[in-house]
Amino acid sequence: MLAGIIGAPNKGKSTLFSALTSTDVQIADYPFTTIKPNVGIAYITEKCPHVSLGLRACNPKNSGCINGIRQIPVKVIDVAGLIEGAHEGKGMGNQFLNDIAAADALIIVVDVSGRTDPMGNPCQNCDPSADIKMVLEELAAWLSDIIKRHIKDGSGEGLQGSLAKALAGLKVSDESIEKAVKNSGVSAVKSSFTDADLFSLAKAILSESKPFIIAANKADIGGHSDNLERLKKEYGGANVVACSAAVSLAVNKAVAQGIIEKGADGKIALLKKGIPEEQERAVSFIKDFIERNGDGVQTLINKVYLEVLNNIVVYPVEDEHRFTDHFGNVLPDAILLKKGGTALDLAREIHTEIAEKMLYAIDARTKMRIAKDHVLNDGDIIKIVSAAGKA
Ligand SMILES: Nc1nc2c(ncn2[C@@H]2O[C@H](COP(=O)(O)OP(=O)(O)OP(=O)(O)O)[C@@H](O)[C@H]2O)c(=O)[nH]1
Ligand SMILES: [Mg+2]
Repeated sequence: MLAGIIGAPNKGKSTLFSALTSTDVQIADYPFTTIKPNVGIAYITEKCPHVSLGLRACNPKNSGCINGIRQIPVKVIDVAGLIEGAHEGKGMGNQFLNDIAAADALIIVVDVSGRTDPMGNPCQNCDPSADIKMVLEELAAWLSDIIKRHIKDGSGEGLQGSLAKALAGLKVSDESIEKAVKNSGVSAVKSSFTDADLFSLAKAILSESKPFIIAANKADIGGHSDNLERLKKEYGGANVVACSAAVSLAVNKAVAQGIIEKGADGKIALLKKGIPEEQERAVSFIKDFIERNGDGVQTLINKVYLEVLNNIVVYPVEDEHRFTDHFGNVLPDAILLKKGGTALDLAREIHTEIAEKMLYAIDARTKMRIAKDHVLNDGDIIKIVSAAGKA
């Protein structure tokens, strides 16, 4: 799975990427700083089960655990800024649109302070929702161009078949195509399509296959409450996360330098005494911001993977009494599974043969036997019992 960070230029996409992935990328106060996409690993977080189990620690292998918080790696991509006409090659052109084709969900970054316009230039009181409309229109125009190039009138494949071919590589499932055709209101038995038909189809396909969440960034710049409220009203409160990528990035850097410490509750404490006054002021600003607003950047990535993409985290073990793998590692792996996923789906994530020869599973918390088709819950610890590897 992949989350794509997109938006108009100069909104803080690369700053957000850097804060999420702890990698240095180019960040600057002018449009089109990013040309080539940045791909990296971010971490979603949830309480590690070792805490509720009363274990002293865990030995994470495919993830991390900091202060009792499990850190589960996920992929993100940061692309060039998008302006009106991008699908026709304006700005950085449509290359970046191809860069995000592989994304399963999008984080649309806007400047909630209203200090940059949709071109990324300075502005006094710009409406960030204009950016979102522009981004969605451009995506739809790009997609409808792709569809147009592929759909041959009267090809005999039918609309659905042509769309499946046109959209290969764009992470659009057949199910999404079917739903989108229905929702677009475009007749599937037509033999030719108008531009308006294609645009409606593209919009419907996007809303099925590229769900998005809004990062109301630069929330550290005051006077943005009207913009934030408007965004929440228009796109739903749960889909808009106020954040400051710049503050989160500063927090990461200060933690790495041993200046501050982040507690299990997310609170920030000053570690180093006697730092220069200017640095102390900066620490006090970020501490204050995080205390008042929480860590929006972390909320964003958690929401994208857990809510927008509908995943849960489950922990497979081999020893249901000690919660370990074969080597005695406690809770070694945290696996992302689609909501509604079963014990058998988890087995498939571990190994094909283990899944093929799976007998049943055991819920390690209750020690109860569960069936292959048992639907798992977030935080479940599961032992898969399989005949695989046995004579
Ligand atoms: N105050 C404030 N400034 C920010 C924040 N995030 C980014 N910035 C600043 O905004 C400017 C643009 O940041 P970038 O991360 O380069 O923006 P971008 O969206 O990747 O820009 P392009 O690659 O040009 O499209 C830089 O000067 C950042 O320091 C934030 O949360 N708060
Ligand atoms: Mg950038």
